[in-house]
Amino acid sequence: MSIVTYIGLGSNLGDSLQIMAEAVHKLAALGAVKTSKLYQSPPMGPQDQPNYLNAVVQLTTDLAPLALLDELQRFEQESGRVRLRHWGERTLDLDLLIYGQEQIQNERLTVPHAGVMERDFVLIPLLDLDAGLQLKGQLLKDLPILEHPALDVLATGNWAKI
Ligand code: A4P
Ligand code: MG
Repeated sequence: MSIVTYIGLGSNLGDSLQIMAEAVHKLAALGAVKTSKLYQSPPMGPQDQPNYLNAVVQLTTDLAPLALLDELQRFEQESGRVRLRHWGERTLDLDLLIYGQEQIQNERLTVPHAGVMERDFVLIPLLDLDAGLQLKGQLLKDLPILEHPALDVLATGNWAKI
């Protein structure tokens, strides 16, 4: 059965636009995709790292959660991922933000992703895709953090050229 999922994309090393566009193409092999706008955001965590590109992909897929995570981690590795430190710079980060209505808590997976409600660079692209999204009974568009977002729109159109 197809489930509507949301995948967060982030990159601040290498040719980030190219890396993120490639990731969208790989995700498109797993099901139907829609992409948010493309954003640039100041780093959360260590400040001595480049700004990030961020976006969210809505993926409607038949894959079970752990099978989807396996694919995301394979795509991260294929991008030549280096991860130097916690919350530090990386060529590609793919987070499973939302998997249908499911709440998942195991060794490998916490869904909804722990950071969703606190990160404008996740919330704003999520709302591009569905302005009515709710988590834990909370409409995401009403969260106070969205009153002063720190990110810039880099592209509104079909930046991944799918
Ligand atoms: N894992 C558990 N739940 C999930 C999930 N829902 N989706 C586990 C994906 N993975 C999940 O991931 C570590 C483990 O998390 C995985 O093995 C998986 O089993 P990781 O990405 O290698 O861990 P990390 O590098 O320590 O990332 P961490 O601490 O989760 O950082 P985040 O939350 O990924 O944040 N600033 C801006 N502006 N934009 C960004 O995108 N990203 C980060 C990284 C820091 N600062 C940023 C941004
Ligand atoms: Mg991650």
